[in-house]
Amino acid sequence: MVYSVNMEKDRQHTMPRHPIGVVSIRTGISKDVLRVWERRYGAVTPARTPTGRRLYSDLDIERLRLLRQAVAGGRRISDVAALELTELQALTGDDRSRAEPEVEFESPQAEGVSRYLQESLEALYRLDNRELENILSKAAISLGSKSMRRDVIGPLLTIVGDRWRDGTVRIMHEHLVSAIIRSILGSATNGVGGSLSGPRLIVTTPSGELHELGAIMAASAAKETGWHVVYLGPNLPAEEIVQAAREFQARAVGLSIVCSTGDRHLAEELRKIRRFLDPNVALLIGGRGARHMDSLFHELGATYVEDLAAFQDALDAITI
Ligand code: B12
Repeated sequence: MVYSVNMEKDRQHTMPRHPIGVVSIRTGISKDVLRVWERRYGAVTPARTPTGRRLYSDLDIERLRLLRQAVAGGRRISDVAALELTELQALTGDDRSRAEPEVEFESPQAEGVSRYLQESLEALYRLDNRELENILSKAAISLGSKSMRRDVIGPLLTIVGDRWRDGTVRIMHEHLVSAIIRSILGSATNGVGGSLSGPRLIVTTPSGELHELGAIMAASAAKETGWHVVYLGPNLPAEEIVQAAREFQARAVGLSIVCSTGDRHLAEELRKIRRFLDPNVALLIGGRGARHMDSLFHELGATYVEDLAAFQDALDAITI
């Protein structure tokens, strides 16, 4: 009995089950850095779903945490990436015990991020919209817009959503944070930025999907890579998406799916879009609500993009 319980624990420990977003939050390593550590240094080798998404095990997460500690303790990733887990444990333990007390194991960037998150939540609970906007604007300036989206806005919305579910955040807080974030990311929704001569992209959310912040972030990321982007707002019926792509001569359509409660209607809408959309127009879909739709995307020839960096890579690949 004890033996089988241990075997089950081991199995769970090595089972690939965590997407890159979860790993990034649990380890404090950004998704971009995770990919580089994997590609260049073979730090971990995540499994892949049939559509190519990375999946990590508990063991991978443990290894990545230790690697992060080793790097924060002054070592180079190239020197430590190939070490065994036990060697890493010994090394980081040793580094910690010999470090001067003032040695900082948390990077200044990570520290800034957690401070912005904490302050944003405090302002939100006080319904202090001015302060919330101030904090997020400061974050954008000090971290850059990419890191602000990825490290502050994304996690802030996740925390708000989780707390709403467990009842410690109210709908009014959720509405307030959405309104402020929408206004901060506002330039993504108008004609500012991007390149008028760049390849053309339509961004929206399918009919029934009212969450629009993921689409706005995607539009803003695409502009930064030189695409000419038109953001059409949320909740757009399939026929309108197809027609807009035709009239705008889009090379790609980006859709955000955050909520997974209306799956059947959504699947019908996506099938309609693919059926009538020019086959040369790429269909790129992101958002947490789309994570479990691998087989539908496979059927439609749509690409699931797990985050904004992967989106920028996918857009680059279209123009090569
Ligand atoms: C704000 C919010 C709302 C606001 C949205 C306002 C607005 N203007 O957008 C309002 C109040 C309208 C709302 C309504 C509802 N909501 Co709501 N909401 C949220 C909240 C807090 C944030 C949503 C969000 O924008 N997240 C940020 C996104 C964009 O994160 P993400 O999906 O991980 O996306 C990342 C990447 O994937 C990428 N990305 C996203 N999209 C795309 C697209 C492309 C092309 C690319 C490349 C990348 C990309 O960018 C993000 C940043 O890294 C979430 C909590 C959460 N964890 O997300 C709940 C949440 C999504 N809501 C939820 C629910 C249940 C609802 C309601 C059903 C509540 C109700 N009973 O009425 C309705 C449904 C409305 C509908 N039909 O769509 C649930 C969904 C659960 C589920 N099973 O899917 C969540 C998860 C809350 C929870 N913890 O339970 N909501």
